Amino acid sequence: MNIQLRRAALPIVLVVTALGAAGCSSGHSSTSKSAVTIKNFAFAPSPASATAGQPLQVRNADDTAHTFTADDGSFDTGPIAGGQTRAITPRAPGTIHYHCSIHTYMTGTLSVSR
Ligand SMILES: [Cu+2]
Repeated sequence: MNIQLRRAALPIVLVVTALGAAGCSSGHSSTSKSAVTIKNFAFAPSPASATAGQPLQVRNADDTAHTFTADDGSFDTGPIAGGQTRAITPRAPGTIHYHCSIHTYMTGTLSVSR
């Protein structure tokens, strides 16, 4: 099954996500790289990056529930309610394709480094 996603809409989502994060007052930025935001029924950024063995925060900025589910089953947040954040920890380096199990047209790629 071909799950490749046409990416024409993603740059707009990325800009919106960056602007929305500007209000954070935390002094720590070390975890900002390992995060995915779900907004407007899309994952951003894609490809996202993570480190094997390190938690990856997945924030759902929509009003409806989504999941962050590896195609190979290696991780699955289960439903994340609107406005909520869950974390998954990728175990092995590599490229992992993922999707939302509620809206299966929502797909993305996670690049896991060592
Ligand atoms: Cu969804």
